[in-house]
Amino acid sequence: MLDLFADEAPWQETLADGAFILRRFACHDAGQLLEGITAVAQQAPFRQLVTPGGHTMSVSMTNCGSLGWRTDSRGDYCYSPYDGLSGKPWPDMPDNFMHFASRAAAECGYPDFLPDACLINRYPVAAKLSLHQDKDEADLRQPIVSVSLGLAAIFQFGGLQRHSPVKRVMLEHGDVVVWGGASRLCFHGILPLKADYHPATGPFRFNITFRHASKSE
Ligand code: MD3
Ligand code: FE
Repeated sequence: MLDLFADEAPWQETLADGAFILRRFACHDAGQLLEGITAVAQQAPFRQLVTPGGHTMSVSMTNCGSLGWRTDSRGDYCYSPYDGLSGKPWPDMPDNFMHFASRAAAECGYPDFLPDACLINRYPVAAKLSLHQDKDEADLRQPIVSVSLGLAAIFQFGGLQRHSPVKRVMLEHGDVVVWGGASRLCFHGILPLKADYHPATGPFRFNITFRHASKSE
């Protein structure tokens, strides 16, 4: 008999080797995830980082979990247990964040994913994220789970070289992408957001990336 589910779940698409998109996977949890973001931002407000090249990013960021992505006193990026603004540890991950991320990773064949760093990006209209690689995590065998909430954006992802050709994928409210294996070091970015309004987030897009940033034992 024809087995429609022989390859993979129909809502799961393979983007590249090791990279999967789970369209709308977070829709059920979206309200709780957004409440979690609000709670984190009350303790560790969104801020615009200045790149090592001296440019202020259009995206605002904050973090939760035991490590957060920030700039150090020399202006270099690093993972740190402390929020550079307050000097305090980053807020704990809200309940459900960890479980949600593990569930998404397991769905894509990455069992036992236990993130220790959770970066939250906030995009106002026209904000963008230039092509880059995420390579500061200690164990690159661990995947990254990303959740998009609110306004849609066009995601670009390329290859292992900055000038490799890029594919463009629309990421909408509730879409989850899991990146691991051969795709873990692919260049990627977000094109400038177009003006719009989303009932859940107003004029913003939020993206949460769950990472395992410390060394694995
Ligand atoms: C592909 N965030 O925070 S999420 C980032 O939508 C970041 O805010 C984007 O890139 C955003 O670093 C894209 C999708 C994503 C995240 C991590 C990746 C794609 C990735 C790591 C490796 C390859
Ligand atoms: Fe990235």
